[in-house]
Amino acid sequence: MKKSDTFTRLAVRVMLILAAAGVIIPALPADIIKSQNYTLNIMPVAEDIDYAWGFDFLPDGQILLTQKNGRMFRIDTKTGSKTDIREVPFVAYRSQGGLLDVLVHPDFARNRVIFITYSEPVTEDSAQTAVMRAVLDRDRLTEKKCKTDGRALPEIYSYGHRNPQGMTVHPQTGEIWSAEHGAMGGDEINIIRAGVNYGWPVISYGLNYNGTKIGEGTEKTGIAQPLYYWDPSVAPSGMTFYSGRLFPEWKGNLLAGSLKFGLIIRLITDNGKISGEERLSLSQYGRIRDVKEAPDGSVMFITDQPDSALYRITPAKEKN
Ligand SMILES: [Ca+2]
Repeated sequence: MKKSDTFTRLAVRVMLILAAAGVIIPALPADIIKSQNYTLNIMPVAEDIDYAWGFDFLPDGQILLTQKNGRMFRIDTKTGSKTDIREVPFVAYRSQGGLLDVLVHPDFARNRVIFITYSEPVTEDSAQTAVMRAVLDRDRLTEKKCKTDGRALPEIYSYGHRNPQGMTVHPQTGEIWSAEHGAMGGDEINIIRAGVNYGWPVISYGLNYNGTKIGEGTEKTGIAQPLYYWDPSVAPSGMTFYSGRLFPEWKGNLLAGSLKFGLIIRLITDNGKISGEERLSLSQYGRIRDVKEAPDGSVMFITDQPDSALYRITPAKEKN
């Protein structure tokens, strides 16, 4: 056995003993990853999360984070400590369902309003997607008002979507950009407009999982083409437009998570079109569930697995 191995084993043992004794162990050093424009520092902010699904920032810089199993936390980003939010609605937690996204109202400092999406149980083995507006009062959800999908036809804004798992608002135009999962190939990004049919299951750039063609092919009159599509599929997740000061070269780009390959995909946008992409490989952390810009201009992401975590990306001091 090499001396360094002995040392590592000893260090790990000491850390385990300290952890058992409740001593706080300093965080591990940041990982370094190279990208086209920047060398990136990647640091865990909070760990021991069970299937994180969504997160958003409170005005004081703390984070609300959802776990798919129905728990929600307030996270102090300085210490990584997690506080349970109480009276979260009961969710149907199975397959892709559970507690989903969380959004902090732009005027939260005044009204303390948040929105959550989740799978609401209907019968023992069925559920429907619901949106809830609630007031966050001392780590407790109050004044809860719920809206289910309920097949309320006049409320349908657009249709022909297949399994969208990411959506964001363009900071300049106010357009809604969304990412959805195709089948085998054909994952799409669309700009969502009222009354438009986005094609599923009539047209798609993917194939059925048994290799057969979907619907009528890839295009049809009266049905929108995707703004952008991936073939093979990347399984896109949460996304956000970057507007911060820490990564000026990324300004205006759309950052999208990829569950399947553990990526953040940086999509270069140009006048409402996507002209190229860079794939930041983060697969050592796992499947990427959501990505957001923090108030300080760093980029934060969460992973999708039993031991998921919240991470922060900042530019490393050294220049590429
Ligand atoms: Ca489509």
